[in-house]
Amino acid sequence: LGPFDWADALRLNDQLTEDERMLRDAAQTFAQQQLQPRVLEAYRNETSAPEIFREMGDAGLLGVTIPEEYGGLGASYVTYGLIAREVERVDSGYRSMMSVQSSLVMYPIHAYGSEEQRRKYLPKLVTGEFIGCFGLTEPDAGSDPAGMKTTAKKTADGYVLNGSKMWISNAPFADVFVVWAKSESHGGKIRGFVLEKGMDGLSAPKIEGKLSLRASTTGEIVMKDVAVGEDALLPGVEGLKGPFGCLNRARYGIAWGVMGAAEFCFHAARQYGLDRKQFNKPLAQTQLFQKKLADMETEIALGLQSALRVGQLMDAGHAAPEMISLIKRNNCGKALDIARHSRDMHGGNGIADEFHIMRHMVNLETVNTYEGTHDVHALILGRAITGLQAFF
Ligand code: TGC
Ligand code: FAD
Repeated sequence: LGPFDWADALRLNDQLTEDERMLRDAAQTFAQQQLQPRVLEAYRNETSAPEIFREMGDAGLLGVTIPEEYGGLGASYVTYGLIAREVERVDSGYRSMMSVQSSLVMYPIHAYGSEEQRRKYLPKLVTGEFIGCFGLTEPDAGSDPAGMKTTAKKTADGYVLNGSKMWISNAPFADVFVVWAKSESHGGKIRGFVLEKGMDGLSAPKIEGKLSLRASTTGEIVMKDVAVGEDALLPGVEGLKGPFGCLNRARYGIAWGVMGAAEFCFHAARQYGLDRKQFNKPLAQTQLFQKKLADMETEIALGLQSALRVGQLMDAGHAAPEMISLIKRNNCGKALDIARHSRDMHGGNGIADEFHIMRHMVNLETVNTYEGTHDVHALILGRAITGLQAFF
């Protein structure tokens, strides 16, 4: 039998290719050197610096799975997950910025867009010169996006869009808006459109007062008679499978990302327990403390291993959406538990932002909700297990 490394319990590192390790290390250096130093102030002030997209682009973190001919790296989904883990080790909001840009904006343009749309948008989204957002959720259609009210009406030379989207990451400073609407000329089916900042009737007011994900900017998208040409329509998909195809990628990345946040909280709790003495001994020498650390280590090791497995299946073209629901749901729920325990194990210091734990904890409340809530993913799995849908 070999040695045991508490920080890599099931030897994830050994299961990665050399390229995956190299890109993971580069993402870690970027995240620790360029994101970690600014997150405290960004969170306190509820500001997100749009220039982070350029920096992420320079570091090669945007659109890593997009083929090289459009500026991407043509890298594996395992690599994408490893990058999400490193960025979310710093903050879920920064990972959100990255995963919306990569999975929810670049992916649909690449998968469903025309060649002209790909050439127009992808290279600039990869560098971060363009910032993208993804508008699916509406004030009255969250878990049930089929209930959306946004419409696209055919005109002589294109479409006119009306409606509003709610809780849209990156929207207030986005240049490119991938928006989903019911298209009357397509029998009321949901279609994707690419809108651009500055179009008449398009606005994206910021949502203020978030107590979670404060380092990521969230807004509405308001569309009042926004006229677009035929070239704004994503020609390659219709129906809900369009946005869900994007969500599969983003949810997968989240399953890795939240493990990064959980690892941060686990490592911090371990170190705190070793350093802090009460009753004349380190907290880490008490049975209750060790049990909590053992639980954290177990869930992180299993969560990472399952994310790696699904990533490898994605790269081989064999992953099912239900597998992604399983790991998104499980890893978010477990990461949230770990952050809550770590907060408790830090005592009073656990509520101070300098310790970074409570920030992760409240961020994970959002991550557990967006991209399909914990319960919605249970219902997706329940439907697959029983063959009976329990949504309505
Ligand atoms: P349902 O009847 O199940 O399906 C409708 C059509 O879609 C297809 N489909 C999928 N295709 C690909 N991948 C998937 N995962 C798919 N799931 C479903 C399905 O085959 C069908 O196709 P077709 O051709 O037969 O029409 O649809 P439903 O209306 O019953 O859906 C129910 C439910 C709950 C599963 C679904 O609506 C759901 O997942 N709700 C959650 C909504 C959600 O995740 N919203 C996310 C918004 S974006 C976001 O949160 C970004 S945050 C990003 C950040 O900041 O990081
Ligand atoms: P609801 O759907 O109203 O759900 C409320 C509660 O009811 C939940 O607990 C849910 O699990 C439960 N529930 C719902 N249906 C059922 C059912 N059938 N059975 C049992 N329980 C049920 N959306 C985008 O399109 N783009 C973005 O970029 C984006 N970014 C976001 C950023 C942030 C910070 C946040 C908070 C959200 C973001 N979202 C985005 C929206 C997000 O995807 C939705 O909030 C999420 O899908 C849940 O929808 P809802 O908020 O309307 O909640």
